[in-house]
Amino acid sequence: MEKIYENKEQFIEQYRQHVRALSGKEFEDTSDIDRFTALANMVAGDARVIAAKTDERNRTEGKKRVYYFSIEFLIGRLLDNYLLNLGIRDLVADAIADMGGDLDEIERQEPDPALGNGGLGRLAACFLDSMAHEGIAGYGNGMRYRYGLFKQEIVDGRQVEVADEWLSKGYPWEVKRPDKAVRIGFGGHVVSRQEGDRTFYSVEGTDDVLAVPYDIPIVGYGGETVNKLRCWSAEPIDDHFDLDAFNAGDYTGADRDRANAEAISAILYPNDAGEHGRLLRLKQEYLFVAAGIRTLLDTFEREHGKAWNELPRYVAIHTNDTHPAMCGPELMRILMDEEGLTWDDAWEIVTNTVSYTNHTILPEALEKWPISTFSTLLPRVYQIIDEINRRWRESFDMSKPESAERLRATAVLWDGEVRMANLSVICSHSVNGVAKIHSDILKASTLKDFAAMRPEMFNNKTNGISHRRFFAEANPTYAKLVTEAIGDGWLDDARELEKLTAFEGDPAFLERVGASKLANKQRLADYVKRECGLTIDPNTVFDVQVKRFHAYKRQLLNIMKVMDLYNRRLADPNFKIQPTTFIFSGKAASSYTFAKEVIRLINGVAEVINNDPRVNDVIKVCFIPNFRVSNAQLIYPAAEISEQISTAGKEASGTSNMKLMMNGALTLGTMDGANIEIVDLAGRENEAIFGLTTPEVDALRASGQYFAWDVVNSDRARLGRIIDQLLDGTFAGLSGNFESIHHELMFNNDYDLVLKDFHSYVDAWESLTATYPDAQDWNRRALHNTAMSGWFSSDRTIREYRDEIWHA
Ligand code: GL7
Repeated sequence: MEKIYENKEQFIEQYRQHVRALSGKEFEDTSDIDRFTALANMVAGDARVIAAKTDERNRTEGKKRVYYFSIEFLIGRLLDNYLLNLGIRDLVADAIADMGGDLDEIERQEPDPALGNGGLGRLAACFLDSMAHEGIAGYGNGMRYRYGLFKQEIVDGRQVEVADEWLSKGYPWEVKRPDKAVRIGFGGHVVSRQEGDRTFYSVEGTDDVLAVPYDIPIVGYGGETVNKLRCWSAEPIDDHFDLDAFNAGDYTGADRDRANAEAISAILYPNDAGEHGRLLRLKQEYLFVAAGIRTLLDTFEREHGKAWNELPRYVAIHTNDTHPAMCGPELMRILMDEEGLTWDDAWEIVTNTVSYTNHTILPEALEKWPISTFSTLLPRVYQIIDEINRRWRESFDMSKPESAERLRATAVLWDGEVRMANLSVICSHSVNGVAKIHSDILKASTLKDFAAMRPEMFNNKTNGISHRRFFAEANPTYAKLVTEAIGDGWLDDARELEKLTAFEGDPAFLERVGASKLANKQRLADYVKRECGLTIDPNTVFDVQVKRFHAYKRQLLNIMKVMDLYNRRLADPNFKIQPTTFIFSGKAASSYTFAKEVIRLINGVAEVINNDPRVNDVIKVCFIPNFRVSNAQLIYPAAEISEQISTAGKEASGTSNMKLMMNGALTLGTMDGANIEIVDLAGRENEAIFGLTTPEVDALRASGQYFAWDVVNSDRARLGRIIDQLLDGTFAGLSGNFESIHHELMFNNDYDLVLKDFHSYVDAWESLTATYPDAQDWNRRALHNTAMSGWFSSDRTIREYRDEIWHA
């Protein structure tokens, strides 16, 4: 790797200059935020120099460009990652220490942009990192929300949402490109014009806004490739600032156009796999799609002229879930209305260019829009969708018996709604799920009619994670140990981690694995002390469940286990519990009442247990507020048990399971999502698997023979007790009882089968923790998990997308 700085001295000289230029002060007189801004500016500048070279190379080599359309990119802090990827992390840390500064402290000043909800958005960010590492000309296309996902505070045990002002101190990584702005039209009406035997369409009377891009450099490991993430912001077309209104004292009215336009990119919708049924959301979806398509076509035209039939050869458009589903129709619109192609020619190009990933089978997350809303906001795009739907219907041979049902299941327009998943499939040449079981479920049920008609387009791409961010960067003590043992080739090729298996029989090495874990637990304990004032003991087991709150993820099952352990210990002081700290973190969608109640329950239980001297030497419960990429990087390395306990069949993949495995946590989980691949790779004996499997869940539901009351009545002593405690005030101290949770379990008949899996879960936890005292064997299993986790690097995932979908 070519070094950007010859040596420390050279770095120091340039850094000092940057600090001076930005703050007008000497380094010694600056605050950490000034130091951060200057350093990030400098690194961003270096990155842009490489980006220009990358661009040049892509052009001369005629590389295919991959555009990854995603309404979320949860990128996390970039500075440390970029120093690592540029191979200058140690040099910079040393140099800054010589200057009397502290790189860690400087890095902590960086905002952690919350431009995503959870797994889906973080996956998109890991993919950018891996595309750059693999030397793919890969570009992120997304939204620049002024307010990212809300900041979570906990008040009286409850989640309170506060606006996330991530831009308030400036964001040195981005560059605004007003010259690349794109005009986006909403509303209006379609008009037609005849030219010979062809009819051309356009839209008149639209209400326009300007989509303005902000570019963030994406630095690949090795420093060879720097790609770009382009995020769109909405602005008014001209400054329609009304001076008369202002002078008359109507300050708000004076700026109305700006406010209306900017509203489109003001907030990220806070639903993770759920409803988004708002007009503004549809505007967001069209804005970043239309602006992104315009941009990629301009780039194509610069390089290849108007040879549109070559588009699939030089461009891949990947749609991350259905939020960018309008990519197909919008591309059709431009090719036909603006470039004069026929429907058939345009359709051939579109379907060979676009591909689609499905990320969930939850019915409430399968996006649908009322036709009336859609056609009013985007009349021409709607007209094209209507035609796509008409041609699709026409392709059915209605004399075949299965046709009626297939048509019902696959139509784009149905029951007054636009079905975005069906639109995505029909416009694509490839559809993939995100873990083996998920892709199988798509074929067998969610999209089974498409799979029957076009089996060849379905494939699986099991998710991955950036092992550089979530291992090398997050876990420096362990990473150092690993590098000492097997060299640093694993940073480039994560499969090299497998070489660690050679150390599974080495007691001295295993002891160092344990020591590194302890240091990480101490680091997290310090963070928890600072953030929540709670003391947790690094010598206890750290049992971790960190992810969005959702009923199917069953944080409720986890906290019920804690309640059970508490009850049994109080009933019998000799009941043995391996001392454990139960760590939870995650946000609930603002409107998701049940999930928020589970957060309140966890905090209610924590309040009681942490203050009860009869148990708090063996159990502590810790809810870490405001889960985000930056504190996730502290939590994963400290974990010993990875709780992955979703109802089987519901978690498409999960990615925290991979991050935790890589950091040496043992999985306590159901056979769901990528847990299945974890078991395949590391062996069932090195994880703790429990609970119903997907076929068992399906069979139980289909039988109609599941009765929550029977389950509880068959175990009054333990389950019955817990159910009663939801109502009897035991945990109500902070803010009351938990009627709605009780209701969900007992009167909604426990849809997520929490009660059903309860015993097998608690038993699995007890068996697993009983093995904890044999530290050497525990560390061996931890090391084995790390060693086998390399397959989960998103580098591997991206190579599969490249070879099997994008052909880039
Ligand atoms: C998700 C899935 O729920 C999650 O299991 C998966 O790992 C992730 C990335 O593929 O996508 N689907 C979804 O809609 N959200 C997810 O996180 C929000």
